[in-house]
Order: sequence, then C-alpha cells, then structure tokens
Amino acid sequence: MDYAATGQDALSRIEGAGDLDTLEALRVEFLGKQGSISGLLKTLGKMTPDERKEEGPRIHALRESVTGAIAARKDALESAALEARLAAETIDLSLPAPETPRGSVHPISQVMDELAEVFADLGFAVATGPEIEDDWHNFTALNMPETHPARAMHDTFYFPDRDEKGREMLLRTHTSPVQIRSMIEKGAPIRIIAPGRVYRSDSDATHTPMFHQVEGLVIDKGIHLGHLKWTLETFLKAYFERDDIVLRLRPSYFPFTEPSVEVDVGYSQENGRRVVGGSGDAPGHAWMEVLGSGMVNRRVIEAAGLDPDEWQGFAFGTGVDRLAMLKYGMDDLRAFFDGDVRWLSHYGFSAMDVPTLSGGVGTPA
Ligand code: 2NL
Repeated sequence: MDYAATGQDALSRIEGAGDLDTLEALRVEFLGKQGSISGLLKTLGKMTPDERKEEGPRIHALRESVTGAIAARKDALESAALEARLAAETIDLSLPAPETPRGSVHPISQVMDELAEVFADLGFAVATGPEIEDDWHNFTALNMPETHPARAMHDTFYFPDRDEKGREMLLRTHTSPVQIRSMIEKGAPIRIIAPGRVYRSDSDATHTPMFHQVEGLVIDKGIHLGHLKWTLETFLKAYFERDDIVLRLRPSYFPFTEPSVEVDVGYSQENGRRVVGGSGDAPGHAWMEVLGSGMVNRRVIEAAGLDPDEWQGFAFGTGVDRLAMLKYGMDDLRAFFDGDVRWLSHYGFSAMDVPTLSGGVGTPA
C-alpha cells in the first residue's frame, strides 16, 4: 500500500493547524489510541511475514514523520504565542517603583567601624570577648584587688550566683578583660583594640546602664609615652578628619596604668555645637577630655603572664557613644538607645557607606 497520500494529507493539516488545541485534536486523530496511524499499526498483526516486512517500515516511517511534524508545529505555535505575549505586555518604566522600607546603620555601629578602620591602618587587630565576666578578668588582673576602692566606683552589676568554679560573676564594666584574655592567649607582641558593650549601674542624662567603649593595647619591646602620644594624636586626627586637632596630656590615675595620662582636645562652640579643633587655650576655645590612657602597669603585664622587664606597653580607653556624639552632633545620649526610627532615619548611616581611608569615613545618610 502507498501511504504517501495519507502522509501528505496529515502533514499539510498539521502545518495548517492554527492553534495548540487544533494541533492536539490532530494528534489524537492520527496517533491516539483510536487514531488512524495507530489503526494502520494494528493491521501489521494480521499480515503475513512477507507483507509485514514490506509494510512495517513504511507505516513506522509515516508515524515518525507525523510525530516529528506535530512536535515541530507545537514548537512553532508556542514560540509564536510567546512572541505575541511579549509584544502585548509592555512594561511602563515610568511608573513609580513600590517603596522598599530601608533601615539604616546606627551611629554607634558606624563609629565602631570607623574606629576599626583607623586602627587597622595603624596595625591594630580587633579583639572581642565575653560581656559576662568573672571578677578576676574584670578587676583583679587589672591591679584592682578585692578591697580596691575603684571596684566600688565602677557601680558593677553582679550576678546573684557564682560560677561552677566559685568565682563571682558580673557584667564587664570596661573592655579591659578582653585585652587581658588576648595577652594570656596570644602573648606578646600585641596590638589590639577591644570595642564593645560595657555595663555600669548608672542612669541619668549623660549615663546609660549599658554603653560602648573602645580600648586599645600595645605590648612590645621599648614602648614609651612617645608612642602613646603619637598613636592617640594620629587616631584623633583620622577619626575627626581634621589636621588641627591639638592634644593636652594631663597626669591622672588609673590602677592599670602607671603613669596614667588623661587626653584632652581643644574645641570651640559653633552654633551651640562643640567642634573639635585648635588649642583649648586659644580665644573662644576650651579643653575637653576624650581619652584615658597610660603605660600599662607592670603588675597587669605580670598578671597576663608576661615578663614586665621584657615587655612594656601603653593602653587607652574611651567612650564610643561620646565620640559619636562629638563627631555627628547628637546632644542626648539616651536617644541612642530609644530605638526611635525617626531618630535613626535622621542620624543613621547608609549600609553602603563603608568607611574607607581614602574617601574619608562616615557621611551621614
Ligand atoms: C577611660 C580610661 C583606660 C585602659 C583604659 C587598660 C587595659 C589594660 C591594661 C591597662 Cl589590659 N590599661 N585600659 C588604660 C587607661 C585608661 O580607660 O576613660 N575609659 C573610658
């Protein structure tokens, strides 16, 4: 039998199918269970072997070509449908985009990043440690034995229970224990800053029971006050982004440093805002304390397991919250921790505003 006519007819009807439904109907008509080509295949069973040898390949070839034609037509119809949809569905790029709520970086986080950046350039690594401390790391190792009056001055939050080793536990009152732990773990030489939360039972307009501190520590050979002075001057100039920062070092007392030095910077008042810069002795200027520091007390070096005749160093500490207020002009510390989004959207920073040394650090959002 000659299937050419059947084939021609099927192929031209498939080619002429105008939509997917019509094509599906044709597929059922030719290839479905009751389909015409399926019917031809069934006739093979009733043929003699010779007939089957003759007809089999022809019927199968017919089925192949119809199957292929249906698939090709299906592809063509589907891409035509997609083309039509793409042509019909235009996007109006002038429509306003839906508003995306966007958070901002808290000034304290921003300032901590800036401090890490400035000190990284001076070769300091960032060290962190637990906020729940034992009293040895928070006090004893820092030359504040049990009866030391400075312990009372710290307004410490103590936990009611001791730890499993019987040690009194507390919320760290400064980040110094981080430096003690770093010295014990890493030894000397060492150059680190320790930024983080600290806690004191104190609450008024200028004090919150939780605040942020950054301390710095350098331990090496032959370290002296000149290194301390240069480092703090370089840090303050980079942080405040001004070359006219003038420092005044005043003798002071901390149990963990000897000698101890308080660092003031000159400032003036502009539109009711403190602006750091110039000598505090210049007309219209005054001095303001920004840092406590000193040469690390040899007893502290010893407590950290190092030989104070071999290793010396300096340390310093300052309040991150106050540094942020001074640089970015906030006047109420308590607003830092109120979580008011209006305050944050005013004083917060863009998450993309990564501090860099070449581009300056910190531009308010
Ligand atoms: C301040 C003063 C200071 C330190 C912190 C320190 C740490 C170690 C050894 C010696 Cl491990 N000293 N830290 C030294 C001097 C001053 O902080 O006014 N902080 C807010």
